[in-house]
Amino acid sequence: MSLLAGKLGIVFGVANKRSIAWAIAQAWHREGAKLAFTYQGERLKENVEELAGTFGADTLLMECDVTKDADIARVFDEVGKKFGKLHLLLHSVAFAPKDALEGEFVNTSREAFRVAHDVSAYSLVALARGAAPLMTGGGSIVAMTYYGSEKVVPHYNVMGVAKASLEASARYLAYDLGPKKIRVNCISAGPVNTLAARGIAGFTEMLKRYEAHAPLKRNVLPEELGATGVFLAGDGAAAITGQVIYVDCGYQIMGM
Ligand code: NAD
Ligand code: 0WE
Repeated sequence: MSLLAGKLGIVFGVANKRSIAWAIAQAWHREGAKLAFTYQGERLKENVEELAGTFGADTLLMECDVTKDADIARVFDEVGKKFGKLHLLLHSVAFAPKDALEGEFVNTSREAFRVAHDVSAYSLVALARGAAPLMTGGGSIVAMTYYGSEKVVPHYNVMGVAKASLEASARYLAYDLGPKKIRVNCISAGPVNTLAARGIAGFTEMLKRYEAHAPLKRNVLPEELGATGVFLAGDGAAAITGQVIYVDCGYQIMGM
């Protein structure tokens, strides 16, 4: 079943094999999509090279710091030259300064607030604007989000506020790009043990809490995020745009 045969896509946010972006990229690839990858900086180049290389030695790979307009322009320029068009874009990028995720939200500095929103929310707008001219046959843009956008999750702090902005941005982008048949949706994942999650104090307890309280009594698997990524990218979701889909074993429906 090649649900994405002939589709051309670009993936932002692979850091290593545990990255949610890698799980979704693998699922998109398995369904027949041809993918380009970006990495944040020199530090991650080797990792991403090795992973992307498993899809063929000619896989397009580019550096892109999403806070740099010049990087974004160069990436879509290259994609235009190599692919000519684009159907899929995955945004799986987030960052807030570490200290902003440790103390109280009330102490968030102006600079930490700015950085979190620049990297984690504005980047979706910039990437969508770069991709849209190449999505001439319509497209699907998917962004990763988390429940801390709608309810208070202690210590998620400014990231929760940035995710609220990301989700709202997805709705406004869905409105603007809808006439071009470009859909924009978010996947709200339950906790997954990735680089971005490690080092978060109490993350193991959070996994246990989801296991105990989610209706499905377990945590989400990376390949399940991949499957939802395939759904949102494909014709099964042709009439779905501007949505936040919870892939969290049902945790979000609980009131207690
Ligand atoms: P990860 O560390 O593997 O991925 C985060 C990515 O963001 C990395 O590849 C990093 O290079 C990239 N990044 C950060 N700053 C960047 C910048 N300035 N320019 C370009 N790239 C930059 O961790 P992950 O858990 O796979 O996170 C991916 C997405 O999933 C994030 O949006 C995160 O908020 C979201 N998410 C994660 C979880 C979880 O529990 N792990 C749950 C829900 C949502
Ligand atoms: O979106 C995230 C984490 C994103 C993230 C992670 C880091 C760690 C390293 C953003 N910025 C940074 N900055 C760093 O310096 N998640 C959904 C995972 C996550 O992070 C939490 C969580 C969950 C869940 C932080 C506190 C509480 C819960």
